[in-house]
Amino acid sequence: MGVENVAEDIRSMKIRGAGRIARQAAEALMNLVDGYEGDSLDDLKNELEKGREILLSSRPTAVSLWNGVQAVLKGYRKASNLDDLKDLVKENGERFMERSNRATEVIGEMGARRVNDGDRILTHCNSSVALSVIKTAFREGKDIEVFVTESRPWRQGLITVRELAEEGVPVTLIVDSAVRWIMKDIDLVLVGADTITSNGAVINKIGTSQIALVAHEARVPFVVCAETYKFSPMTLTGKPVEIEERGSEEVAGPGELPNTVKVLNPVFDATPPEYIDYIVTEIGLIPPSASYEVIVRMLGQEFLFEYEDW
Ligand code: RI2
Repeated sequence: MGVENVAEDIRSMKIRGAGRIARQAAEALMNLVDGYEGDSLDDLKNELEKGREILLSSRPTAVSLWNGVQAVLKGYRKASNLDDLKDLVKENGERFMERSNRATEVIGEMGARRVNDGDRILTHCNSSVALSVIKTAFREGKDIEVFVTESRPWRQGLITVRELAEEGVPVTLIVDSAVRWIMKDIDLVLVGADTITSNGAVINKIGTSQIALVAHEARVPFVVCAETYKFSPMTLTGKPVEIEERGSEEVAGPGELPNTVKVLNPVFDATPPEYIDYIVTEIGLIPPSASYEVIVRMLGQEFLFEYEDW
């Protein structure tokens, strides 16, 4: 798929999930160089720059998209001939895809070590990384049960329950407002992340912070499952994370409300680090306070300063 189509599908949430949008954006840039039939190095560089901007403007919150795009374009400005530029983008892209897929597996394995036989797990929305932990634990023979929030307004919880049911995992769907009611029966909360800031706050699907608060009150471990490219280099430089707000039609259909009623539809919220027990990444289980280290070590300052929009 081309850059424009991928960006449109990300915007309309046909392609969703922080990891998936990063991988599809990476693939779109690889396809762009693959399909380039011109013979001008500068022209292809311009096309890549345009493609980058189009992809990054599709959704504002998940830093995985920014990190994925940067990983694919790393060093492209220095390429001195067309073939080198094409090879660089393809190699970068393949490395990122491999890293992303492998990270999901590794997080599954490491996270599953902390899942105990008999655990009742609560998860929110639809995170492929949190699901990797759950499925790995189940495949290892652990007797687990999973409770899934509906996750209004998009109801991605329904994707999660279907995925788990297919796997044979005992699973129960609950409405978002039932979280505090169910928490007394929960042993572990597992969620994904769209962005993790340098101070260890986790930006994830709206409602995540309420779940964290309730888990904290009930002394239930609250665990985030996220690859290192969900950590935001920009937050090191003081840039706030933009929380996406989507249209009112996602919350209430046409004619359902008097036209004087306003609807607010924020898509994500921030869970402060003090409510997070640990973050499972592909480089280990870390406390939220180690987020600064992850950003500096894994993403690096040079990487950050290669672009103007950090
Ligand atoms: P993985 C999703 O965002 C959810 O907030 C989910 O928790 C997060 O991405 C991480 O998903 P959206 O695209 O990368 O549904 O773990 O708005 O799949």
